[in-house]
Amino acid sequence: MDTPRARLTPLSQSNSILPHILTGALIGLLLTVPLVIIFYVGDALFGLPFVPFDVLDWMARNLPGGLLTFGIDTMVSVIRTFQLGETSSTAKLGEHTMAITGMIVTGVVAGAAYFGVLSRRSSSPLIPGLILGLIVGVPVALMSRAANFTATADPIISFLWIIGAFLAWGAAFAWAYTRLNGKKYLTDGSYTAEVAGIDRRSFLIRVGGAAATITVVGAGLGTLFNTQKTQTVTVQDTPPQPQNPASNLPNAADPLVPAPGTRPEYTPVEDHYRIDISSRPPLIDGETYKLPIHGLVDNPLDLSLSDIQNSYESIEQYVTLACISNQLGGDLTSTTKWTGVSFQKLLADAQLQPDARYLRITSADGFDETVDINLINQDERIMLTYLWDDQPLPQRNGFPLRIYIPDRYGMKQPKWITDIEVVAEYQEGYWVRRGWDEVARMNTTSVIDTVAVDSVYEADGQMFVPVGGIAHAGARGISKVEVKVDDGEWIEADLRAPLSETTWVIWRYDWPFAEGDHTFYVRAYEGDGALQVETFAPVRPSGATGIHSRSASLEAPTEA
Ligand SMILES: Nc1nc2c(c(=O)[nH]1)N[C@H]1C(S)=C(S)[C@@H](COP(=O)(O)O)O[C@H]1N2
Ligand SMILES: [Mo]
Repeated sequence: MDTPRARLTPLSQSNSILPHILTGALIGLLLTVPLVIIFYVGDALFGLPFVPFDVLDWMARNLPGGLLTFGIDTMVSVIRTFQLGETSSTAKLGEHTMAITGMIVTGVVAGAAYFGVLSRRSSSPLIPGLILGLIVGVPVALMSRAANFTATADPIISFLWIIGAFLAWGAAFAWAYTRLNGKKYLTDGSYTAEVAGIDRRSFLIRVGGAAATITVVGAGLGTLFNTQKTQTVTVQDTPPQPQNPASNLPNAADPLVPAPGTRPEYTPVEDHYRIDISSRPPLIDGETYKLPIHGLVDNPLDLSLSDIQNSYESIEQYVTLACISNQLGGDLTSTTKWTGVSFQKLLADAQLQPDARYLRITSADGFDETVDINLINQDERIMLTYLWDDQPLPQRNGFPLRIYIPDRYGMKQPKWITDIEVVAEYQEGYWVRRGWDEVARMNTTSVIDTVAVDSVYEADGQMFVPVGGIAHAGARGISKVEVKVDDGEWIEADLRAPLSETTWVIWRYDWPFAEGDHTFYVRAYEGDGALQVETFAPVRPSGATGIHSRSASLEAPTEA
C-alpha cells in the first residue's frame, strides 16, 4: 500500500537536486525565524543589535540613492492608494516588515543553496555549515557595526554575538542535513550507519515545533523585557508647563470654525508625522550630551543642553513642517510650537572667522546637511530647537536638538544634531546626494480635508455643505484660497487667522447644496498674491505641486 510515509525516501537516494533545494528552503525558514527571535531577545534583554533593522539601514545608506527613494516613494504610494493608515507610522511598520522578511528570505535561499550543494558532494556537512554561517554572518556583523546606533551593548561583544549566532545557525543546518539524509558523517568525510529512529516527516515536525516554541517564548520574553528604551529628561530651569493648546493658541479669538473633518490646526505632538532614515531613532543621553560648534571660529563652543537653554535667550515659533515626499493632500505635514535658540546668537558667540560660509551639521543617525550662513544672517528664526509644544523634543523627533529653517522641507533640517562644523566649502547633504532638490523650498499647497456631507445645514431656506482644509506656503503666507465645484467658477473661501506666518492656514467654504456627484477643487495664493503652481508634479525631486480635488456624493438630507 502506498502510504505517504512510504514515499519519503531518504534524500540521499534521490537523483534530482530539486527535493534537496526545497527541503533546504524549508529548513532555512525553520532555522531563520528563531534566529530573528534570538536577535530580538538579545536586543530586548541586553541591548544587543537587532540585526534585520541594521542590515536594512545599512542598505538604505549605501545602495544607490535612486533605488532606495524608489522604494520609499512606492511604499508611500501604496499606503495612500490602499489607505493603509497614517503614512509615516505605516511606512515605518512597512520598513520593519521588509527588514525581517528580508532576513528570513536570505535564510531560505541560504538553506536551499546549502542543501543543493551538499547533495552533490558527500563530505561532512558541518564544515560547509559553519562556512555558510560565516558567509552570511560576517557581512551582517559588519553592516550592523556600521549602521547600528541604538544598541547599548559593547560593539565588540555585539560583533561576536552576531558571528556566534550565525555559526550556530550554520551548524544547525548541518545537523538538519545529517538527520534528513539518514547518514551519520564522520569528520574524515566518510559516513557510517544510518541514523536510526525518526523519519523525515517527524523530524521536520519536530524542528517546526521547536522553531515555533522558540518564536513564541522569545517574542513573549522580548516583549516582557523590552522596557521601551525612551528618554527621561530633566530640562533645567525651563519649567515646562503642559498647556491646553486649544485655549492658548494665538488665534483662539478667530471666529471661523473649521469645517467638520478638517485636520486639527495644532497637531498633538504624539501625532506629528515622523520621517527619518533609520528603523529606530537614536537615543541620546541628555545629561551627558555636548554639542561642539567648531571649525572656522575663534571661540569654539562645546555646549551642554543646559548651556543652550540657560545661557541664551529662547525664541519660539509656531511651525508647519512638511516632508518633501508628502504627496498632494498627504499627511506628512504637521504643526506645533518650536522653542530654541536663534543661530544668529550662537554664531555670534562662536565668533566666525572671515572665510566661514557654511555649517556642516551631523546627526547621531548618520544624517547630515549644510546650512548657508548667509541664510542664517537673513533670518533670525533659524533656530537650534529643544522644545516642541513646551516639552523636550520627543526621541523620534530629534531629542535633544534639531534645527528649524523656515520655508524649507524637512529634508534640510537635521534632527538629533551631534556636531556643527563651520566650514568654507559647500557640501551636499544626505538627500541632496540622493537626487533631491538642493534648496527644497516648500511649494505652496492647498488641500481639501473634508466635504462634510454629514454636516449639511440649512440657512435662509438654502442647504449648505461645509468644505474645508488647509493651505500652506512655507514662510510666504497665504492671502487667498479659492474653491471650484465641477465646472463652476473659482470662489473665494474664508480663512482662519494662522498660528503664525509660517504655519498652514485653515480655510472653509460652505457650498450651496446641490444633489448628485460633485468634484471639489482648491487652489491658494501666496502672501504676495502669487497663485500656487496648478500643474501636477510628483514629489521627486522638488516636492509635489498641483490642484487637489475631492469628490463627494450629495444626497438631500431626509427630515428627521
Ligand atoms: N538626523 C536626521 N534628521 C532628519 C531626518 C533624518 O532622517 N535624520 N529626516 C528629515 C526629513 S526627510 C524630515 S521630513 C524631517 C521630519 O521630521 P519629523 O520626523 O520630526 O517630523 O526630519 C528631517 N531631519
Ligand atoms: Mo522628509
